[in-house]
Amino acid sequence: MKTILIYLIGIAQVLCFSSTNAQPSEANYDESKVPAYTLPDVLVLENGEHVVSENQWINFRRTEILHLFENDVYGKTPDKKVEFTFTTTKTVTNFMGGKATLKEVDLQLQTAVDVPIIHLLVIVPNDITGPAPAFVGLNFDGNQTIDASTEITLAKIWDMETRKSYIASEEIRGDAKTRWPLEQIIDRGYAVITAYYGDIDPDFYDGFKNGIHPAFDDQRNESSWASIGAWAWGLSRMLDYAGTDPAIDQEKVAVIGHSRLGKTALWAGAQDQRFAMVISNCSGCGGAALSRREYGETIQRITTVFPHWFCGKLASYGTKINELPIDQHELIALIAPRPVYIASAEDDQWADPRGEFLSAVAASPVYELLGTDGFPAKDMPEVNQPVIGQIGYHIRTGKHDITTYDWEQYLDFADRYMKSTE
Ligand code: GTR
Repeated sequence: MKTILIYLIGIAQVLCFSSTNAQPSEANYDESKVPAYTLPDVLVLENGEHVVSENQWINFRRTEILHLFENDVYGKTPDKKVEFTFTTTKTVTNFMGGKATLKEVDLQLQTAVDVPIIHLLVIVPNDITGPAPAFVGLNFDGNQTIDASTEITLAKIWDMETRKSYIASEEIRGDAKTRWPLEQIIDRGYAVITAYYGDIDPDFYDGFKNGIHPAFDDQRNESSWASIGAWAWGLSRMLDYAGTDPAIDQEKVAVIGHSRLGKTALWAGAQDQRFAMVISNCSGCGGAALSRREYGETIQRITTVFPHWFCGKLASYGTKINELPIDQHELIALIAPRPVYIASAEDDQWADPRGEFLSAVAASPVYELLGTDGFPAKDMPEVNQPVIGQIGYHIRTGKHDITTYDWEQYLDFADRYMKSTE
């Protein structure tokens, strides 16, 4: 419910933004009004040289693109290492009628600075032999929303308006259960690791004081990491956790996210090559959608309404998007050759489904250079007709959400690439 509310507030904010700003006057939903643009060539180095070998991609062009995303879009994840510990606080071996084991694990940074504990919820199928492949993803309103079970500890969540945190009420147990079809995931042999994104950094502009940033930031600049960067850092720590749990196969972990958390999943997967698979659900602007298309949400709008998501520098490209030295197809390319799935929804024009599809098309040459089939489509598929290659894509009927239909495709995609063939 709350996520829908945040989304509606976002839409309301854009209307407000439109009426008080001369440019853009309103969001564009007309294909014929998409400005002419030329995408930066993902396979041309900044010195103009063409990338024709895997070595050139891996050692030169990939590094260049990663630096550009750090510098101009998401900010740089600090090199500073802060030690952390995992402490299991609860284990329930007969969760879901005995199908799964539930664990709650505290992730605590070892720092003198006061930073929050990140509460991981881990659910592993009981009925499998060997360590389970897993989906790692953040949730919007606390771990208790993914399932109605009273075994799950109520989270301390942030109120966006008062900017204070409070213990979630019993009433929101299971609120996001359609977004986390646990029965289906566990029955297919996958584990789930999730955490509340607000444990890592609250989703409002607070000068980066209330999340994990203070443990890392000595001083900040226009390319410093922001909220998406911190959330992505958290996803990597959840992957670290997978490596400590013998019930999970750390080499078969897909990172998944919806909407702003889809942007986050892409950035996490781009930076941390240990993720075996990346899934972006309705990630839109600043996620899978091409920024230069200016269809639906734009960089100008997103950096105005959500100034804390990206590094400060991104806002400077709001009125001159063609000067941004990269575009989002290059974020997808950073994931290559690992499988990536991009999903859009027909009624989610705000997220620019076509722009998400075109990112997949434009990232394909890198996947092909690295010896995979890349993305096997040039034309947008019909609704509910997934296109599957090393890059997968679908546009489903319906609205901005993550649904059982989406999960069915992700589970099939994961079976295809992450299940061992023995
Ligand atoms: C919207 C925002 C989108 C998307 C969405 C969400 O308000 O404009 O970029 O991230 O929120 O995360 O639900």
